[in-house]
Amino acid sequence: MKTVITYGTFDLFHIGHLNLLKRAKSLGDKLIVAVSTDEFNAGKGKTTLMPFEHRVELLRSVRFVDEVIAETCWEQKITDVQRLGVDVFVIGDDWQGKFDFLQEFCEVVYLPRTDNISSTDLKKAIQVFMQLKRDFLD
Ligand code: C2G
Repeated sequence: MKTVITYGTFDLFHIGHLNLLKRAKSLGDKLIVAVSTDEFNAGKGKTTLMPFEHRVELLRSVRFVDEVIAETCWEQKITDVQRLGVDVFVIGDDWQGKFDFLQEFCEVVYLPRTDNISSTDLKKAIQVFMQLKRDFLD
């Protein structure tokens, strides 16, 4: 049984997230996803439109995902890898090199991001729409 883990915020769940999870699962038999809590995101300087509970529920519904845990701090990765018997750590290549320290404990794989989509762009589009609605429709 080969266990894979990945970490992320997964706000406004989109095809880039799904592509990553699909490829991560193909690297093993079990995929664990550690989802950033709202508090941890605040620490990352990220505001999310979806609360933690919703992001967890969405990920639990993805057929490639076998387990969902909380990501509450940067420092939990080594403990998680050891505690959960993780064989492969996977994340998008926007983090290239940032988690090489985990190579002492498991395989580290950086996967190419999906182009032309991001939670940040989706958030901006929603905010523009809401502003237009306020200006012209309300
Ligand atoms: N991703 C992707 N393609 C995109 C957007 C995101 O492959 N177009 C990947 C990211 O590379 C990441 C995962 O989807 O592996 C989740 O992305 P985010 O929710 O933006 O995660 P992030 O804020 O980078 O948090 O400790 C690690 C952090 O929690 C990672």
